[in-house]
Amino acid sequence: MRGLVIKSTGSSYIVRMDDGSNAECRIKGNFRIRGIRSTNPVAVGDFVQVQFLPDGTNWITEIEDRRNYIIRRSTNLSKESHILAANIDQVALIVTVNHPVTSTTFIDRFLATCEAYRVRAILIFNKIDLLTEEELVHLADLRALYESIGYPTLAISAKDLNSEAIHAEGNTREAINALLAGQTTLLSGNSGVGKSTLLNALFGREMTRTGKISDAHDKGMHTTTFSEMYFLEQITNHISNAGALIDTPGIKGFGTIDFQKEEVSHYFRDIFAASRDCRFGNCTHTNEPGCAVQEKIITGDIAISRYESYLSMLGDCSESKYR
Ligand SMILES: Nc1nc2c(ncn2[C@@H]2O[C@H](COP(=O)(O)OP(=O)(O)OP(=O)(O)O)[C@@H](O)[C@H]2O)c(=O)[nH]1
Ligand SMILES: [Mg+2]
Ligand SMILES: [Zn+2]
Repeated sequence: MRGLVIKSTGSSYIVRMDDGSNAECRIKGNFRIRGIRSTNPVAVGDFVQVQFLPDGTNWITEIEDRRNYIIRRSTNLSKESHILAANIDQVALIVTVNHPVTSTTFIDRFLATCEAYRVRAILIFNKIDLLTEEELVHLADLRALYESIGYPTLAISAKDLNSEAIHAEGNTREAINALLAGQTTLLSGNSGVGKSTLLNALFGREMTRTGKISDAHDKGMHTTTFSEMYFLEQITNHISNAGALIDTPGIKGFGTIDFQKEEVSHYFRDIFAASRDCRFGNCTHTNEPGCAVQEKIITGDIAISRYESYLSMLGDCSESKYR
């Protein structure tokens, strides 16, 4: 029988069967799909076939071809990859200017990966209620930067999402609803940025546990440990294609997967657009003469932070040669 994987714990999977029931399933130890060496061969969002055995155990026997997926490498040196989710419409990357600080390198590496897998990405800046005047200016700059590159952004306070008093700089609940409606959205980001808080706020009740931020380091405590899909029809009066949210464990670094040096710039829209005017077709935008990207950095048309993220990904590529 066919079903949709809605939760993955690593050792077992909850599958929403086509008849609406949920089944806890396992996979055989040697289950591998088409050469992807991954810590989780089955991911939330996968459509699978389940075999129910008389002894009461349920087994995933087959995975349908994926429309898409997003993979990250746990660390840059590891070859093990982790499938964040499969068959998604978009990624909402939840980021915080402070408490904790989300680095622009992290944002850019994530966005580049979305480009590589051709998945639409939106940026949701959370916890704006905690920001100082200065940090709010920084927030506005970051939003302007990413909007100019072509990524939709929102600024919210997940904690206050349903309260009357909406922060002057913040987006409304309606704006968020409009972005999420009818879509299967993967929520990702560093630990402690408020992914689960946003999920709970959207559903208006505690769907999942949220955690504290450590006092000492202003970092999240990895509260969410499993990926799980939640259906928006529960809050929109059973509209069958209302969409879904996938809450995921917070991630630290974003190791990227097997990019060729030449293709990295393709995943930075701003750099790629400028590169058409470089003198050399194979320009890496590092020290070649007549590099249009370098020129645009000097004029301020390309942000230094974006260029630094680009260089950090190029660095990964040369590293991998020596692995
Ligand atoms: N002030 C403020 N605190 C928030 C906001 N959103 C989340 N928090 C707090 O931030 C802490 C972490 O929130 P979580 O929702 O658990 O973060 P998470 O991204 O799910 O973290 P992991 O599950 O560890 O990846 C909690 O103490 C939340 O109450 C917000 O908009 N404003
Ligand atoms: Mg969480
Ligand atoms: Zn160049």
